[in-house]
Amino acid sequence: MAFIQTPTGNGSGVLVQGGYVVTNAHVVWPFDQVRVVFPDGSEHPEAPVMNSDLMADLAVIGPLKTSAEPLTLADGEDLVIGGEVFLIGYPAEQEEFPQPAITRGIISRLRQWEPIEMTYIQTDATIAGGQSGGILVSEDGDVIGISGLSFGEAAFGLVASAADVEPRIEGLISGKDLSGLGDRMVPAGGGRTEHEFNLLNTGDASMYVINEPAGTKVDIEVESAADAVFTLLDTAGNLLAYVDDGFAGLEAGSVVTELDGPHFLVITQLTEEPAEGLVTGNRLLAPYDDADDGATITLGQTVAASMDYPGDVDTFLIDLAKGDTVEVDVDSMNFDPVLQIGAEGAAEDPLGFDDDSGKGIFGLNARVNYRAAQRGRYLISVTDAGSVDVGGSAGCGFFTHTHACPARANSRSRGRAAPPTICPGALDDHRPVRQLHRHHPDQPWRDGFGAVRQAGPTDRKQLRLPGRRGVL
Ligand SMILES: [Ca+2]
Ligand SMILES: [Ca+2]
Ligand SMILES: [Ca+2]
Ligand SMILES: [Ca+2]
Repeated sequence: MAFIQTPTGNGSGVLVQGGYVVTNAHVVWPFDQVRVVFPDGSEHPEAPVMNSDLMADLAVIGPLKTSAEPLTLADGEDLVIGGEVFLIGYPAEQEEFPQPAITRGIISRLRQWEPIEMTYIQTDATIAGGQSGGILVSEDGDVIGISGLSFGEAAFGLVASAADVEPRIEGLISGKDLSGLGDRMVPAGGGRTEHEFNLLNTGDASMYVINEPAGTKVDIEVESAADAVFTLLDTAGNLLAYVDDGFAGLEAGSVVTELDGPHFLVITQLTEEPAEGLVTGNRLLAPYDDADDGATITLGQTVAASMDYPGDVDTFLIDLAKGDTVEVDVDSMNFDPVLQIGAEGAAEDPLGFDDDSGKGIFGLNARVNYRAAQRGRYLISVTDAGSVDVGGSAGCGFFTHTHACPARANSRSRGRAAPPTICPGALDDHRPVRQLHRHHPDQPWRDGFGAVRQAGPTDRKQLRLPGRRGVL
């Protein structure tokens, strides 16, 4: 086992052959170096994060020169349901050289996440904050899983099966891009204090990273010919600033950072016409583009994307003919997706919106079934229902899939079919909304938008997804 510490939190890892430490991607995100401590007290203050798999939530650190004993991963998928297991990790430690803690439970069942054919061992052993990246051990002492996810109210944990983790670790060590998402590293420095930006329409955004430590005073001024709003969030999803004081003209805000950087500055336009603007800061602003936004998706296609920073909204375009009925699914093991579809070019409310109809392992997947009232280009937007102020789901992958439904599915609907409906055959029970607990180290769990209201003059409506985004 290893204790892993980043500038903003901590977690657990497991040492495998070759001097590599395996942990969850969200434990190390967004850093390229972390502190690793083994139980004998030996310490690697600047251990390199060599590769990540944002879909399976895995990361590999190293190689490290260490005398600590590597562990061997074993296939526990044939173990009997009800068998006893132990979860070992470092729960929410504040100490400099902590010792691992152990909890006990049983194997409740096996779950499968189909998109990447990953098996998860469901257990009632408690995964506490900081135990992400810890190990699940069988009665025989075999390491059968890497922990990561727990399901709040239902009080169960999902632990990635070591049998499926092992080949992915090998792939990561050999440098493979397993999630297919390319390099998603957040810029660790650089930038200028002033940038011109050009935003095309409602929802179009310009993003920058500010790499400053906790306790830094950050002043931001945004000058735009259109109505602009800017937000500043830290790695834990804390909303430090939400500034929308005026219509066109100057928006200015000043905050003191609470955590070490990076911080994410997002300038979003709220009006339809293209407009130029200027952002000025008293600190360096490093431009940060999101590779996901603006991709065109066709019927039957599946697109892999990632929540790249807290509050990220990913937008995809789809061309539909009049009467086309499309079902859009968003599937993730890593966060609670919400989905909306709207006509590109319309500043009005979305035509379809959903949070959890797509169900999935946590019951949190989003699904919208939409029949196009007219031929046109439509905008699909995906974000995290709990992205702001609840632990900052970021650096985590998801899939968006579209397919055509039989036209009769919505034969009764005319014009603007607002409420999402379900394709025939897909109708199932609808589960209540529940909170997916992704253990961002040491961050207390808070309820969605209540805390945001305290942080700024904002409400859920103001945090709406963009109505559209132009094609670049
Ligand atoms: Ca404004
Ligand atoms: Ca993204
Ligand atoms: Ca985005
Ligand atoms: Ca959801």
